[in-house]
Amino acid sequence: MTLPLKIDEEVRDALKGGRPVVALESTIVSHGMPYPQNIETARSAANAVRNEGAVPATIAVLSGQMTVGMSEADMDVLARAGRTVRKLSRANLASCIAAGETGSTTVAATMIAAHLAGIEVFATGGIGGVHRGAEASFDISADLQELSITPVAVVCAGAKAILDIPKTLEVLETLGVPVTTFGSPDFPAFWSRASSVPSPSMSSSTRQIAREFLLRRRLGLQGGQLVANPVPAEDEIPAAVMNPLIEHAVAEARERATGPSLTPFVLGRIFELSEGRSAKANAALMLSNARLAARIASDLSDLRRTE
Ligand code: PSU
Ligand code: MN
Repeated sequence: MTLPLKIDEEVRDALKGGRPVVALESTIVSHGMPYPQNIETARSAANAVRNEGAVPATIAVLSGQMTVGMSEADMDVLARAGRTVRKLSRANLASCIAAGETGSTTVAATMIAAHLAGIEVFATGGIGGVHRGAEASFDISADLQELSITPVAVVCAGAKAILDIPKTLEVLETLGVPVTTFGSPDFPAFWSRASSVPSPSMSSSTRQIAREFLLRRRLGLQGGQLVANPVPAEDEIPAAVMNPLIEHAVAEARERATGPSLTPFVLGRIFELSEGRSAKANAALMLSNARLAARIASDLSDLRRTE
């Protein structure tokens, strides 16, 4: 059986030549934002990667093919399909491929596909984590475990306050996942620059982050690393504005959603409750993450060249 992996030609050439490539996920497109903001954000994130001199590779499973480097037309299909497509993580990735079906990849599944393709840097919006009330529900995203297994550096804007941020950082520490915040001592809270939770470490150098990634590989340390990039100051929404909306959405979700549909439900309600105000911040932070990821990927490819 051959590997059900279809890598776009431009992405393949870049990887062969040791040039920088940045993976992008597709669950943020199908389940993370409403249409048409989702496709607009996906398109501008890919352009942001290009403007920094790297090649973007958006990842999804399309009719049973793990696709690394989607066309705009394919992205548009996923964007319009929204939450009707399967949401894929480590547990259900192979079953979707075996059934020949289509699904969008979460952070965990995107890391798996990126690693198979040979991509080491990945930009997303927010990662999954430990949900509020996890002490009763046991709901902890498979993204955290994936970060401890698969060697991909993931750039995100921290975690939304729909999650329990201190518990999320505790689990990452337990799993041995390095967490670095770019240019700030505070771990960011997605729409807000600071969560009032200190980041385990801080760096202001993409080269140093790239060096740490390489060093971990040389040391034989399994897994990836998390790079948290605070939303640009001019696009931030203060926690005081977001928190009441989050509380409301999380309370509603308690009656109406569990399991894999929990995160999409809460995200959808927050969009509605904030009347699109969060969409602008979301798009801005995604672009900023795409740029930072491209710079890390460029430094990594330089370091490999001079190694
Ligand atoms: N958090 C966000 N936006 C998102 C997601 C999380 O702020 O779009 C998506 C990502 O694809 C992430 C997934 O990997 O939700 C996590 O889902 P779960 O909590 O069911 O593991
Ligand atoms: Mn979950």
